[in-house]
Amino acid sequence: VQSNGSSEYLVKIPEIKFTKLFINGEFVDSISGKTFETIDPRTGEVITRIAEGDKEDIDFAVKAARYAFDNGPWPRLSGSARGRIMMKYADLINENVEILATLDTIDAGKLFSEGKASDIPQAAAILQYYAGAADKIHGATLKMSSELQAYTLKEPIGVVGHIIPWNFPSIMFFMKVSPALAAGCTMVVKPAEQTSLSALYYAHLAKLAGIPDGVINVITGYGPTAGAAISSHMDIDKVCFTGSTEVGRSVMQAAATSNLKAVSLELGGKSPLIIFDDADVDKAADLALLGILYNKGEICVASSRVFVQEGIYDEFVKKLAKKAKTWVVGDPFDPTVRQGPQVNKKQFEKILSYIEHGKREGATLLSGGKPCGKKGYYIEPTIFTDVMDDMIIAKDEIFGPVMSLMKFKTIDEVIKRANATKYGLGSRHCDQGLEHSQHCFKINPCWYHLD
Ligand code: TXE
Repeated sequence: VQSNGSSEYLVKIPEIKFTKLFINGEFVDSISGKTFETIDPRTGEVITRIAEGDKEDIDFAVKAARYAFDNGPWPRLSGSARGRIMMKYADLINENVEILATLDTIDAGKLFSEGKASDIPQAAAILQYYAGAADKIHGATLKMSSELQAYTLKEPIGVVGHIIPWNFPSIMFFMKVSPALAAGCTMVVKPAEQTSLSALYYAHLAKLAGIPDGVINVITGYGPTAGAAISSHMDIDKVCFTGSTEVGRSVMQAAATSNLKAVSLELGGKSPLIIFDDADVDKAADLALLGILYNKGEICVASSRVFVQEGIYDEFVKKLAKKAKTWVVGDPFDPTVRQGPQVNKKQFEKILSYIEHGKREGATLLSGGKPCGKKGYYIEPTIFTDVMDDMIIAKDEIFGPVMSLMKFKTIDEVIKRANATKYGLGSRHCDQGLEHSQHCFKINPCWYHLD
């Protein structure tokens, strides 16, 4: 029986089978023998202990990945053969949706219903997408002159290091691993220390699907040790990172000062949602709430800055306050709940301290602003009005259920204000007919490459 005190319902928590590092197709202890706790954010209690990999384990995993790249079948298979194995891998994910969604719920506090209906099937769909791309990696033929013809050939880059965040443990695992698999690379994956359970399960499924040993290695452990050992490794050809801007910067520095490995970064956001006078106010309020509260605000494209045109501002604020009251926070296994706990104590405390900043800086608290529940890391949906562009809550990525509402007059003014951020990532707007589009105001140095 899972309960946060407000409701009770039956959910069978599976036995946690995989807690060790996955190297060269085997689950092994870390060289040091160290382990660390993984915590259930619904309660703050320990779920289990996981092998703590560090530099030596990364070295060991890189050797396995290098051997598999230089001598193993994966890069030598035809693209269609790799694609077929990846399709089988995706089928296995779909056959294990319940257990994978459960692991992400107990580890990350994600809604179980969303994990089942969205995260896990999407992870499989990403893998299928890249399975389809595996035999469509073409070069170009170039006519240089009447005598000369040149061609380009795309080849796998080699051993790739993937550093994964905790907010979408399954989707982010496959956003990183799938294109590298399709291209014929081998890899070392470091999941976030908060959410290692599903990553280890994916390692097990990779073996069942027939991905050869050494192609996917999973090293669980902390960022400054295992993660940093990836970005500074001399025998990793590319590093892909999603996480904080601060750590992204250090990953890029380490890549530059080691072997100049290629780098892909996806970092923070403070994304604007712009609502114009001619928008359907009711629908716009729903969209604004979902934009910030989806996945408890732990999403890089959360609409954390909401700009509302002055003609509808007052009506919008009233509707928003009313709707926020109906938003249910609680145990993420409960199907009536819309928002689970924040991922861990550190994020929980960080968000609460931003809320205190907002109050001190003079923003008006329209709703929320406090923790909730008897235990665990739950925070009320929090909305600030009268937010000024230079307040900390309007500038920093809070990565929680905290919305900053701002009023604007003209489109030129709002575009300028929306762009006045140190981050890139997404933006949305609502206008007549609730046209809802996403486009980048700024170019973000990120995204996923097939090399
Ligand atoms: O991120 P970290 P944290 C943002 C969000 C959040 C903040 C802090 O604002 O509040 O970052 O979260 C690994 N070398 N995002 O502290 O530390 C780490 O083990 C190499 C936005 O959890 O960046 C984990 O696997 N790796 C983001 C991953 O980096 C290191 C998603 C992310 O952790 C490392 C997550 C190091 N020195 C947080 N230190 C998004 N864009 O969606 C840590 N790591």
